[in-house]
Amino acid sequence: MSKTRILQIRQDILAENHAEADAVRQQLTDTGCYMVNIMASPGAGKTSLIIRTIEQLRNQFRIAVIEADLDSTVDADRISALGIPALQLETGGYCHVDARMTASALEQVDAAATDLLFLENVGNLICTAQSETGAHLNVAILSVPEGDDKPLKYPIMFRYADIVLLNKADYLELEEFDTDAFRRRVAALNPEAPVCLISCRSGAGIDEWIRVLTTRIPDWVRRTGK
Ligand SMILES: Nc1nc2c(ncn2[C@@H]2O[C@H](COP(=O)(O)OP(=O)(O)OP(=O)(O)O)[C@@H](O)[C@H]2O)c(=O)[nH]1
Ligand SMILES: [Mg+2]
Repeated sequence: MSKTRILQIRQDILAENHAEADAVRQQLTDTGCYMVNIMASPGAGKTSLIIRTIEQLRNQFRIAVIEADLDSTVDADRISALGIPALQLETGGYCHVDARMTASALEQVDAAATDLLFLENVGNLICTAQSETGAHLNVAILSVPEGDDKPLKYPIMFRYADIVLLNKADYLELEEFDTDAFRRRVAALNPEAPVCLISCRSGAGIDEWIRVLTTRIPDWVRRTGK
């Protein structure tokens, strides 16, 4: 197959996914459910962030979580143990979630009874940023042990994210991680994206993340108790 033909097929797939993502987002908006897509490498702290966020916001918003993994229900079980609805989405070997997968997951989520829906994407810093899920907000986490050069190596992720979180700040004393260089590298790719330094372990910076997140949540999201 010629390179031109391969490129055409890839563009067709992306265009189809873009249209499906728009439809998913509209469906969620119509039911008053705001969806946040959390992306990061394996082990960077996606589930830990979602748990910290649930602790802070569960009295204000009705929260549900879609946990995407190649296999296993480990993360969904951690969320369910908190009494929060958690749906396991097995991607069947795919390294990212696309809008069609979100649409099929939504058949099992009570979106009308959910204000904030978190999607924990598959642990991956590459293709998750190349596939729209239908989320309203895209959040990228990098953890300190991964290194401050990652915006240089994985620019697509740092361009795609609406908010960038630098997790495992408690490791800063142990690792040679240049926070200013990291911020500069993110800003060069994505000047609009706030960068929050957090530790899901100690809780440092979580208040700032919650402030940044809640300022993004639009008025149409119903608040519990209203
Ligand atoms: N020291 C430190 N460890 C953390 C922090 N946040 C998460 N961890 C630990 O890092 C490990 C991975 O955290 P998870 O939240 O499971 O990461 P994840 O991105 O959901 O991982 P996968 O779903 O497997 O891709 C766990 O042992 C956490 O306890 C942090 O801020 N500091
Ligand atoms: Mg996880």
